[in-house]
Amino acid sequence: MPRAFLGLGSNLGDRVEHLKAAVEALPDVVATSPVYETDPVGGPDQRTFLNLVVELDTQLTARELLEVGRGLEARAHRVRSERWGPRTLDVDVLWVEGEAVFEPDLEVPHPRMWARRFVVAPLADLAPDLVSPEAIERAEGDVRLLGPLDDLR
Ligand code: GSY
Repeated sequence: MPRAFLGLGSNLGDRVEHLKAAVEALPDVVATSPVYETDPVGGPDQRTFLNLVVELDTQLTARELLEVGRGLEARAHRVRSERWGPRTLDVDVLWVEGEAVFEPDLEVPHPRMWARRFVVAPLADLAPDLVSPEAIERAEGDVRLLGPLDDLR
């Protein structure tokens, strides 16, 4: 079964609840990284994010995973007002085994994933075979490990 990784983030409303609801609703989840509190990368002055990465074993394509993610964002009442602005829930398709997509609304592997420590640090927890310690060093943005999602309120 192909492996896939999704990046989830929230910095608006009840951040923990938004992440919990999304992880519970996702199909084919085999592992969830710890949660990190992370400084916002880009955009206006805004609240810190909570970020994690989810691993799936799935037959869904990158495009189908994008649709699943958009459905979850809509369910969290995400409003797309300001680019890079605060959001209840963000679901990014990071990497799907055996797939490369380069389309206007979807690029997989995610084009900025290696530059963002809020992606690379939780990804390394799940997939040390894909992320070297040097890749975490090279990425940008401060991240603080909070712990397992189930332990947070
Ligand atoms: O691309 C995901 C949304 N996003 C985030 C995020 O999830 N975490 C942090 N720390 N900064 C971000 N900037 C954007 S846009």
